[in-house]
Amino acid sequence: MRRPDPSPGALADASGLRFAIVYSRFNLAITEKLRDGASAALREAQAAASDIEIHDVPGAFEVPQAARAIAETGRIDAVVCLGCVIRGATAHFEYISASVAHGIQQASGDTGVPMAFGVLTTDTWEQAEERAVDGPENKGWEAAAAAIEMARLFRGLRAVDRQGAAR
Ligand code: INI
Repeated sequence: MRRPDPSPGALADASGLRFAIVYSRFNLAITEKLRDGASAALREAQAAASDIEIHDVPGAFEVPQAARAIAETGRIDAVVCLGCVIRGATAHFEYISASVAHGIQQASGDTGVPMAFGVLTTDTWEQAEERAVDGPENKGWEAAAAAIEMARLFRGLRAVDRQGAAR
């Protein structure tokens, strides 16, 4: 029988892993809740406070640039990328949303550091608020849960590589 999918916000053990949260100040009333949701999830998963660095950038467009620079320092296991782009509020919604999604994907692929996508792209402010509630329904929390899982996977893969090299 097929195993049920784990719920999106379910948390793996994050102890010993290092994370960065990058969030944009544009639509701050939403993004600060995403930031707090991500941070709460990492702490709940036993990441040490000293292993979580938090950076803010002007808008969603800048998130991938910062995430790449942070990943290139080599001190982080995964980056949680957060922002909020609202269709009704911007004429260039499609440009910003697409470039942020592609930018994060590209930065992650180029650096080899997992980056979780927690950038809201909604039609309305109300839809954004619904995704920034307290607890595991918060999209920042959800992105952090994905970042933990990917950080663990990548650490495991590196360990296997080292074992292979030693043989
Ligand atoms: N940035 C956002 O994060 N969300 C938005 O909805 C948004 N709108 O509406 O334009 C937005 N624009 C700013 C953009 O991300 C850059 O900061 C700006 O273009 C400077 O590079």
